[in-house]
Amino acid sequence: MNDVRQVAVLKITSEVLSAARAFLAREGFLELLPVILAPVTDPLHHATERAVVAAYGQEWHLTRSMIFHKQAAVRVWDKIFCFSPNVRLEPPERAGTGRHLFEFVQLDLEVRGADRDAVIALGERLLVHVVEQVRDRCRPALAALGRELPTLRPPFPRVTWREAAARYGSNFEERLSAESEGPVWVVDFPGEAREFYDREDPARPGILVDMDLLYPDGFGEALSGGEREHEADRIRRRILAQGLPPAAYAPLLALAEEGLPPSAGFGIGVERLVRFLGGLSHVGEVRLFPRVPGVHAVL
Ligand code: ASN
Repeated sequence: MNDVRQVAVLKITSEVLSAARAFLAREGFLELLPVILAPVTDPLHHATERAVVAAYGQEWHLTRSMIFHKQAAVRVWDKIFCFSPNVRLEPPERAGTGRHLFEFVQLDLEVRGADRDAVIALGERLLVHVVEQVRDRCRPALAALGRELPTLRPPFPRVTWREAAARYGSNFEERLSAESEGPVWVVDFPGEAREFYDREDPARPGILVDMDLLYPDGFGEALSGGEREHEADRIRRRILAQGLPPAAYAPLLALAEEGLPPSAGFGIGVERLVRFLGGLSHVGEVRLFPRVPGVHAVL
């Protein structure tokens, strides 16, 4: 990538950050500073190596997502967000997917008392706001990248995980995204396909009240989120159902015993968003110092 393209990508990235911040401030959100090291982090459903630092007589996990901190933070203020650096040691085979970095930033947000429909509507407003601001203020950058931005028209259609899997198999992300003309929500993941903290629908055992948003044109997953399990008994049951050791999640269970409020939220990958906006082939192009799984970094 030559300098003109790098400058264009930086310009779009900066615009995304300021557009999202201004939008969320108007919606009443407060911004958290990120947590990098913690006694407990997101287990993640897919296989990633542990990234752990030993210090002061204990283990500190590098943040895979701030999910548990978000759940705790909405006790203090009802709408919070963070530009959260995540380290996920993905297998090197993922270097070429175009969508994976082992260090990336997600815009992670949570809303106390919200249900899935509320955060879906919020996600649609946020995405439209960011796309329109980038279209308005980044014309030369978009032209330098040869990108014509599509116009997004919410509400975006929803398909259930089961429908998507019946049509394309359980690895449907790429094909569903490639065949969609606009963003599409995937809702109602089965319990075994997701992390234990997404809330199981009490009326439909085994089905979660959660969602992903896929970009169109093959750009793949944009965001991921849902309603949360917040009661200690239910969290413990879901941890056990996934074959995880409850002791590893003792800090979360202790918080839930004290009382976590119901909440819903999502995280939207910043590099993936900029990749989509710029029409780039790989998320690594978004970072001046990309961390591509298995690829040596100079700086
Ligand atoms: N940020 C996501 C969420 O809010 C979790 C994740 O990144 N795994 O659900």
